[in-house]
Amino acid sequence: MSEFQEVSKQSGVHPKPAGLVFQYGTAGFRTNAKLLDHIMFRMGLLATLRSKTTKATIGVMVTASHNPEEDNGVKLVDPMGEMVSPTWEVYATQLANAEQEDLLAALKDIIEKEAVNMSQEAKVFVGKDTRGSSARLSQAVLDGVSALGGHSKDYGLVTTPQLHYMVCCQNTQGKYGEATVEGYYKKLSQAFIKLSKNASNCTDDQKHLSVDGANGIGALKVREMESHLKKELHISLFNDGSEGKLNHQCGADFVKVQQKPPTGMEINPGERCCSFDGDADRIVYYYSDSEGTFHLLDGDKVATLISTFLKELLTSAGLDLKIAVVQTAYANGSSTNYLENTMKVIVRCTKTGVKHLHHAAQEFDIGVYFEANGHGTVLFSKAAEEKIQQLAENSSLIDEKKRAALLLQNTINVINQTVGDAISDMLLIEAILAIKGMTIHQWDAIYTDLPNRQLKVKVSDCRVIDTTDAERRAVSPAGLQEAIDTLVKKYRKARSFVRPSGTEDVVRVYAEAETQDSADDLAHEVSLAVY
Ligand code: NG1
Ligand code: ZN
Repeated sequence: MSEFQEVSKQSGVHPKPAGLVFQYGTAGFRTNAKLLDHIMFRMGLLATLRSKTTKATIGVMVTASHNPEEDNGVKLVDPMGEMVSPTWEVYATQLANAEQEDLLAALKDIIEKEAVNMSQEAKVFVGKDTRGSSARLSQAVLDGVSALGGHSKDYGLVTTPQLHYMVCCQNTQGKYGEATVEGYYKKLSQAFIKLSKNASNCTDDQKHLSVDGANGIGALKVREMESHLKKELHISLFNDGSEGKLNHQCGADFVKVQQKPPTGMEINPGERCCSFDGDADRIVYYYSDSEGTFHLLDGDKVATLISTFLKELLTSAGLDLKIAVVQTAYANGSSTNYLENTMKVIVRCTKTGVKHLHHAAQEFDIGVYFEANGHGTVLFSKAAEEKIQQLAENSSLIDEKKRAALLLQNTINVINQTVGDAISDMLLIEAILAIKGMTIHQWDAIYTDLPNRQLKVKVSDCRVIDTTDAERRAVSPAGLQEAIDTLVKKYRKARSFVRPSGTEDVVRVYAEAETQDSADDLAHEVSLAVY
């Protein structure tokens, strides 16, 4: 077969260094960019096969999100814009690790297992972030697609959620929107402007937001989007990539983990600020108060704001839809407590990684999911969307109901349901604050976070730690969980857990307690127990 000859020939241009082994982790493959050329080529091959079996367009995104500039990575996107299915993650690992001489056999093995019809057409959308290595690596993906006779469309520089959006639009024949970056801006900004019209008495000052672009793709895309917002939002952009290094001392991950503002940003007391991560799928908010104290509003606060807003609208619209919030073990205990006991919404806890949260959120009429680090979105079931639409189109409705239904409809349109999206989340949050006439301080005051600390521990082999109960308890090595339990008992309102990271070669330690000193001490003591 000529396509296999072409694969052989092309794979020689993208050879695998012998002995190199990687795993498709929490967010695809991610490591130093110098080691990724063969993986990119092979992911181009795999995406082509996936496209043939699903008879749909598949996405490949070249990015390493919040990792340092020297790293890169690749994620596969399934037809509805969701993360690739677990079986294909296993194939991805097998194909990536096959030695050069075994590549064709590994490829044929997948073709056989999945009964791939090789004469079926294939289409792959490719996107990349702003890293220096991304152009070369995305070319390797394109080479992989063409070696197997697939068609590709190179979207060039896009955010991760934009690529997910394009794939979903393409496979729903435009029902979700137009599969262009311009179409994405139009859909989101029109919905945002309609939502903003419901904010009476909003001054120009209140329409101002400072954005830290992490010196990455999000900064470029915010610039492109700004003109579509028709002055309903005034953005001051910092860390726009013109000087600083990607993710260095800035971006959502830095702000969340260090619990301090990014460098390169002017912050005036009480002003709303937010940070994106390196591929713009995460967002966190923050402000500094009149005493200069820094306040972080993370993914948990975002989930609370959005779910409160949605719940109020459902009540006003008289719609009986089941709403749930999905979190991970990293969610602040105060947020879970507030959601369950004050707001009385269903709360679910899943393993780390958006694919787990996304899946759990799909079980409800409305599933709001956010990781504490700011990665998340809202999912509406088809039935929920239909009910909302019917209500919004019902002309005999009284004013309050109609207004709530229209707000819900525009909320659906401003959200990127395919995956967490910093730009879309930012627009939704800005609209909610404007509609509710809420300052960032008032939003922050909905509940008070328990002081917490996250640490990383280097161990010789992270895999010796195995967890259960959505990663909240360690089952191995023996004695570790008992040691953690004993330490936790020493502090008031304390909680702590450990788990191996899926994106770095470290064990992550999380601790929260009544005071910052206690949280810091507990995290430190638990790290010592991990050794
Ligand atoms: P790991 O390295 O598995 O903890 C991190 C984040 C995840 C997720 C992925 C993918 C934390 C504690 N972990 O995973 O939530 O976002 O990266 O980007 O923030
Ligand atoms: Zn990211």
